[in-house]
Amino acid sequence: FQLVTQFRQALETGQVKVHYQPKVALPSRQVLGVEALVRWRHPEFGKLDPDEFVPAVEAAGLVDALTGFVMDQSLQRVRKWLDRGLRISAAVNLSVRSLDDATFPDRVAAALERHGVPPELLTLELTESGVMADPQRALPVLRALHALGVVLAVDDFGTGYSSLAYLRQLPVDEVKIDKSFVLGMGTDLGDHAVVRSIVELGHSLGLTVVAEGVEDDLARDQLTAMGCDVAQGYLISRPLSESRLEAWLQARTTQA
Ligand code: G
Ligand code: G
Ligand code: NA
Repeated sequence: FQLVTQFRQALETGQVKVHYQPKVALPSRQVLGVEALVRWRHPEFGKLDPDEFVPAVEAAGLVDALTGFVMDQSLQRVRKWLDRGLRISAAVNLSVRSLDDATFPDRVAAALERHGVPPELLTLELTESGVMADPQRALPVLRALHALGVVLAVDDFGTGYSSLAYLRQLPVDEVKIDKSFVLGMGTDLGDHAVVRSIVELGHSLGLTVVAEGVEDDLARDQLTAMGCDVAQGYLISRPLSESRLEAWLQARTTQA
């Protein structure tokens, strides 16, 4: 598959870039972190979204190169912020394939060390469907990652068939409510109820609860009333290039 043979080269030539979407605390709106989202500007095909190439990269066994690249870029940013006195974490999306790789936690540890970043400023996001497909198989790597002190998040929560009670058996710190429920929350009582119950159960299990897809004030206010901890979405900011993120942070921290 041609796209894949081009991918390594794309990493080296700067066609692949990381964009960052801010995550803020509720209700304070303090910036807690950013989610790293990969982008590929392909010379012929133009801008490719991750959904268009990540599956092919995974299938070709090249996901390590992708994750390593995104983690390095993200940790470099976190280190720069630390040097300016800002504690902002980075969240990197993992492929479920990394959970089959017993050497993956060592590579995460090495990356943290190389960049001089404390583990609690790195979040690793796994999709609910990915982890729950075979939780027993994922468990050893999840435990090793957790032992490093990085934050483990279950992404797209609510779309799969797992229960939060089952999640309790995994070393997970954070749940991200899938944006479909958050987007529907203002008009659909069912979505509203799903979001509220994830917040309540998540808290009773000691998890940080993050809502993604926060697009308007109503959603933010409803989430705040429910006690949701963190918000991410277009209301706060779209995913931004490195330079636009720096400008966004600058504006935030100077306006106070
Ligand atoms: O902005 P958005 O189109 O970027 O992201 C679409 C999906 O692609 C997200 O749900 C996310 O899980 C996935 N994704 C984004 N960046 C990465 C990455 O670096 N690695 C992996 N495995 N998936 C990613
Ligand atoms: O990894 P994850 O599935 O969380 O990917 C985030 C995806 O959601 C990215 O494609 C990102 O561009 C998109 N996204 C981020 N914020 C919003 C939002 O407020 N509304 C919508 N519709 N999509 C969003
Ligand atoms: Na994610």
